Amino acid sequence: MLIKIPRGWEIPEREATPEEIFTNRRQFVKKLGIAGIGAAVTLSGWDRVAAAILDHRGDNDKIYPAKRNPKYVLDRPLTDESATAHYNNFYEFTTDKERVADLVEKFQIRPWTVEVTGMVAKPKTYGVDELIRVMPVEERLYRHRCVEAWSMAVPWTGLPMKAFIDLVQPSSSAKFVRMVSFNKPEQAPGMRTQSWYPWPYYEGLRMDEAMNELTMLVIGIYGHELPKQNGAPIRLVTPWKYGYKSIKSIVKIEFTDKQPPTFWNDIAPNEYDFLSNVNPKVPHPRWSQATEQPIPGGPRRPTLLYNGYEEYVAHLYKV
Ligand SMILES: Nc1nc2c(c(=O)[nH]1)N[C@H]1C(S)=C(S)[C@@H](COP(=O)(O)O)O[C@H]1N2
Ligand SMILES: [Mo]
Repeated sequence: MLIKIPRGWEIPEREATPEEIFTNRRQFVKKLGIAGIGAAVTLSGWDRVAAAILDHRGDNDKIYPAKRNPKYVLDRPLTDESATAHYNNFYEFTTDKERVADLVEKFQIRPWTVEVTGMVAKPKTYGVDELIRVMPVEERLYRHRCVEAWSMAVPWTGLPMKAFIDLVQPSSSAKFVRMVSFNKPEQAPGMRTQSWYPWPYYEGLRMDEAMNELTMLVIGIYGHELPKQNGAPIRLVTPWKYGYKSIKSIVKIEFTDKQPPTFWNDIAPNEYDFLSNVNPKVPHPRWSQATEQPIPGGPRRPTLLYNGYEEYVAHLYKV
């Protein structure tokens, strides 16, 4: 018997679970052989959260499909799921976009922890499911623009980074967030064969960018968990910036008062700057950014300033 653990205080109402998902979940839990944890119902706060992780991924099935936030609308059709799953930049596996999906098999995404550290009131290493469980989760449709000038339109499921920041309470002297990806060369062939890259992948945002309403920690796509090739179990999404800012498979989030170095800026500072905001008028040194190629096909489209998110972010960059 499985005792349903109350989801607790800040957790918003999720959409009713469709019957077939509920049934699958029961089978999944049964397969795991998880017994009831009746004591948990009398606990509160973090104890309850800790008890809930005993339930592990079985309960994550209830997140999907998350309620779509209707505020974020697209100006183009959603990209086919087969394209987002088979055209990926994830250099830890390979630079061949169409082969990433085939090379992630050995990549283990559970157990997974996210270390929250640095200038923060509540430094703590979270189990990723523990973190997901206490966060408000929603679906948003966002444009996605790689610096290489291809683009997609993606239904992400995730939590606003602002909610995460409110939870962990960085100190007022924190001015930047530094994020680091996993470091498991034995599971990621590109980390072994391309040893000249400064692994593990690292990125950063200004604090005001991290707190912007658009910034998300993403855990799902197309109404289900992220496939490994899209950065499971948790990745960043900043839709007004080039895709390389949206670091995949995060293991560490550090609050700091110094602008952190970033992977691509360290490799080629003349090509990839810290801000990396989408801008049709600022060409990459090796190609124009005026237009973009939708994946998997179709006519090129004009690139939009801030990838079309000017109303949300332009104020951040007013001098
Ligand atoms: N850890 C890590 N994160 C990463 C990358 C990477 O190689 N490693 N590539 C970046 C780039 S260049 C892009 S365009 C997006 C691609 O995300 P997608 O495959 O989900 O479309 O992930 C970004 N995050
Ligand atoms: Mo990219």
